[in-house]
Amino acid sequence: MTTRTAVVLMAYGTPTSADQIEPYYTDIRRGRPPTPELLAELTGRYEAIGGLSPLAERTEAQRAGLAAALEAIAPGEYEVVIGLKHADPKIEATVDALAAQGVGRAVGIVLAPHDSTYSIGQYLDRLTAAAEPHGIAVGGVRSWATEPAFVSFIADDLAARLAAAPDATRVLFTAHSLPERIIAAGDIYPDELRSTAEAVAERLGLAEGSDWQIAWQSAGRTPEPWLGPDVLEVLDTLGSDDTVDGVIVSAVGFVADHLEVLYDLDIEAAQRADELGLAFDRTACVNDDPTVLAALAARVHDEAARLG
Ligand code: FEC
Repeated sequence: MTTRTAVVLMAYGTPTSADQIEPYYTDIRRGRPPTPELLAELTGRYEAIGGLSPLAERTEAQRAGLAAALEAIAPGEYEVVIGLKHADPKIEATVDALAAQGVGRAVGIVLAPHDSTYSIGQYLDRLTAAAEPHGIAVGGVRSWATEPAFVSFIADDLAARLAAAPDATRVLFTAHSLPERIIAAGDIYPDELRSTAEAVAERLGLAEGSDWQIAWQSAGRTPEPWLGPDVLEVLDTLGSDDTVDGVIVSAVGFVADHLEVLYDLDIEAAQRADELGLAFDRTACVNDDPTVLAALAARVHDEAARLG
């Protein structure tokens, strides 16, 4: 049996060819194929950002960056592999491959900073369920919403953008919306987004309400209520507020350039802001920033130590 610890880096996944869009969407919908209208609408969004999403390359770059950072901490100890939620290699297939190699311990980390039963919780539950039958010991990194390197990355980028923006600019901190029923179930997701927003705002001396606010984005196309206010609704409100001249969206719930950023913000929200006469910008995504990946590597190393 190998002595190496496997690190399962988990991310959402994306179609890697146009004919994969339908099975991908079916997987997101838990096995229910999308209607032709929904499929055409999603295909149209991918076409608008160039045909496919850069998420697969971004996730691989993040994997390589995390592996390099772990190698610097503990040479030869870790092997970093990708496990995806909605595309191949799925989390379960990755764990099966690790078991076949004789790996006995694995640490999971999710490329999403905010803990939620729907997000980090689902990824780690799937990792644990897949590993258990193989007798693989599993540890998991949970929230990294206020990891100082992450907060600094966002705060530094936001400060530079604010300096170039109109004086009366409102910052909107966003994350992917989730069904509102998670609140009744006691999910901490909204507090997680708030904790990132407050940490960044505090760094820059921004006041809630006048300088920044929370908004949600990219809600699912289902009839049930989703967490709000939606970023487009907030833009509408700010567009009719004479004291606001511009917005900067900081999509702190996402850590890579992908459809929900490149379409939902860079195309859809930017166009809405333009129609409303608001200046528009958004902060950069972490992608494979080495400082943030080094901080995540340290979290993985701590979790591996806890596994014993
Ligand atoms: O670039 C890409 O190709 C993939 C971008 C992508 C990311 C992403 C992240 C999150 N999602 C989360 C929750 C939900 C829930 C539903 C849902 C639906 C979609 C659809 C697409 C999609 N998501 Fe996603 N999400 C991305 C893409 N997501 C496409 C289907 C069409 C649509 O509704 O837009 C609703 C499922 C249902 O119908 O029941 C819930 C959460 C995240 C952030 C955390 C993470 O990255 O895991 C939460 C990236």
